[in-house]
Order: sequence, then structure tokens, then C-alpha cells
Amino acid sequence: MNEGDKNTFGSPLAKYKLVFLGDQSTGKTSIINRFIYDTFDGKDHPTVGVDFISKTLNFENRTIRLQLWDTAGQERFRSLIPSYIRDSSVAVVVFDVSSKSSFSNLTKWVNDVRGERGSEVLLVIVGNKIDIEEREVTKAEGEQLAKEHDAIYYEVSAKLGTNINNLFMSIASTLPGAEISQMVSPNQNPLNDNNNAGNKGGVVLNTADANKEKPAKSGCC
Ligand SMILES: Nc1nc2c(ncn2[C@@H]2O[C@H](COP(=O)(O)OP(=O)(O)OP(=O)(O)O)[C@@H](O)[C@H]2O)c(=O)[nH]1
Ligand SMILES: [Mg+2]
Repeated sequence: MNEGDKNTFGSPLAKYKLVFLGDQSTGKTSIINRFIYDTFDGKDHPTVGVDFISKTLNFENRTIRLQLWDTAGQERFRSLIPSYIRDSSVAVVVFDVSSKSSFSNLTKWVNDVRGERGSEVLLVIVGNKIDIEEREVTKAEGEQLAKEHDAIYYEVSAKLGTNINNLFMSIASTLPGAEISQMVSPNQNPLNDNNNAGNKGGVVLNTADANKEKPAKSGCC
């Protein structure tokens, strides 16, 4: 174990794997890029295989590390995905609120998750692109589907950054993490904490994580 795997007291960090799933172009990579780097370039960069990045959060009185697995929505990579679902404690299934078909296909993704992990996983359904006015899926429809599948529901815009930090903080708040961090007092809002932050808006980003653990651009598979 290297120093980066320890908290301020030298204890091992609590680590959680999050897998991002959903149809092609729903905005999985854009959501992750907004969270990690606070950027959005508006270009198409379809993920090839699976990408990985991690981020350490000082949250309330805990320090946890989120390991984010960003999967490709393209059909040709489908066979890779079950093993990443199997390994994860959180599955974030993303659809595009301006695309009815991405919403219709959500059930298939959710069934894949439940099939692999049953109820041993935190399921989060995310409606992305709420900056687009011509919606094809309403918030009520999203909420209803999430309720049916016992999932948390969030609507976000990676483009504008709307609700992105709330989404990740909400996920982090449901994960157990035994470590007590001295870096953030219990009353301090981590979203306003820019100590050591590599990104604006910041929950503390361990930039070393991002550099060290990110594989070659083509992904890991
Ligand atoms: N308007 C708008 N466009 C977005 C938003 N998020 C992503 N996009 C655009 O949607 C397209 C696809 O975004 P990606 O993040 O590459 O989607 P993805 O789900 O990672 O796609 P795959 O890797 O192919 O599965 C890009 O052109 C993005 O710029 C958003 O919140 N609003
Ligand atoms: Mg992608």
C-alpha cells in the first residue's frame, strides 16, 4: 500500500467502486469530467472500452476514495461490462432527458445491474442534459422509474454543472467510511472547500490520484 492509500491518520482509506452505465452519448463521460475537472468541452469523445479515474473526498468527518469506472455505451463493448458491474458497490445508470430511447433502454441496464448484484448495490438513475428545453422524458417519469427499481434519482446537466456535486455528495453520504478526517470539520461544507482542490467548486481533489491512476486514453480494455 502506498501513502496515497492512507488517510491523514495513516489508516487505510475506504474505497468504493462506482460503475457508470447507459446508452451511448447519454453523457457519462461528461458527468465525470464535470465532477473531476469542472470542465465541459461539448465535443463527442465516445469512450472506448472502459476508462478509470479516482477521486478522494473529504466528506463531513470522513475521507473516502471513489473509483469511477466509465463504460462505453456502444454495443460492441457490451460484453466487457458485466465484470465491472460485479465489482462495484454503486451503479450509476445515465439516460438523456431529451432522448426517449435512452430512457426506454434504462430498464435493460437496470436489469443487468440487478441480475449481477441483486440488492447488494446502490443503484442511482441519472437524467442528464436538463439544460435542453425539448425534453422527451419528464422528471415525474424518471422519478417513477427510479421508485419502481428502488433507486436514487437525480437530474443533472454536465454542460452547466447543475446538480453534479450534489449527485456525488449524495452517493458519498450513503457509503460507510470509518475514517475520521481532520481536514474538514463537521460543520464545513466540502463544496466550498478549496484546500488542495484541483477543481473549482470543490470537494478536495487528490490530483495525484487522477494522474497516477488514469490509464492510457484508450481505456483499460
Ligand atoms: N446539452 C448537453 N449536452 C451534453 C451534456 N452532457 C453531455 N453532452 C453531450 O453529449 C455528447 C455525448 O457525451 P459523452 O459524455 O461523450 O457521452 P457518453 O455517455 O460518455 O458516451 P459513450 O462513451 O459513447 O457511451 C457530447 O457531445 C456531449 O458534449 C449535457 O448535460 N447537456
Ligand atoms: Mg463516454
